[in-house]
Amino acid sequence: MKLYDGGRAPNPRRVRVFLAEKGITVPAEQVDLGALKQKSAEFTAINPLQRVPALILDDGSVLTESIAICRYFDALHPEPALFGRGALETARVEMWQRRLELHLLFPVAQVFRNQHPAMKDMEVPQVPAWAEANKPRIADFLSLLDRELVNRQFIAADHYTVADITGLVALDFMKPAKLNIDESLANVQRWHAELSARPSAAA
Ligand SMILES: N[C@@H](CCC(=O)N[C@@H](CS)C(=O)NCC(=O)O)C(=O)O
Repeated sequence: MKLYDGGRAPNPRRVRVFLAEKGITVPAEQVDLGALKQKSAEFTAINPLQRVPALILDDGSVLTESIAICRYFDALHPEPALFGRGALETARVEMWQRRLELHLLFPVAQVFRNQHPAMKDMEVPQVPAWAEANKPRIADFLSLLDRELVNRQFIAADHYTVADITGLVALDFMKPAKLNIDESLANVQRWHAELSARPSAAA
């Protein structure tokens, strides 16, 4: 088994944080995104979408998509229950994971990819106006998140879940995207600080 990892890129980090929370160690190989190694013939044969992370199993099966990879490990190692327990909680975790992915991680990535000079060979063409268009959407979603987090330690359940992982990674990715978490968003700030203090956040 081998995990194709991507340094500081946010999606591979989601898998690393998940594995750290589970206490699972997987052999990994770094794909140098800066050198566009994800576009090499060798890696394209593994993932034709030329994106990391990717997981190759001993029988040659390949899994891509961060959450699919997390689900694979979750099925093999159900505890801690990072996808939730029971019908309602599992659905809530799914709901918040998707909301954080679609309304925070994705738009933050669009800002980074479309405005950062280092991304010009990866995001072709860069569309600075699309970066700008995403900024108010991020601000609106963070306000909603702040209201949701009143009296809540974690976003989806009364324990840490994969939705918190997507939230942590998205909030951390705001820094290289040159976005700030507004100081007035006290609940988001508190949540971010708590998630950042967990040992898995170093993954
Ligand atoms: N939906 C995929 C997204 C994967 C993705 O976009 N990975 C980025 C790194 S965070 C990547 O490989 N980018 C390379 C490129 O755009 O050329 C997932 O959840 O894993």
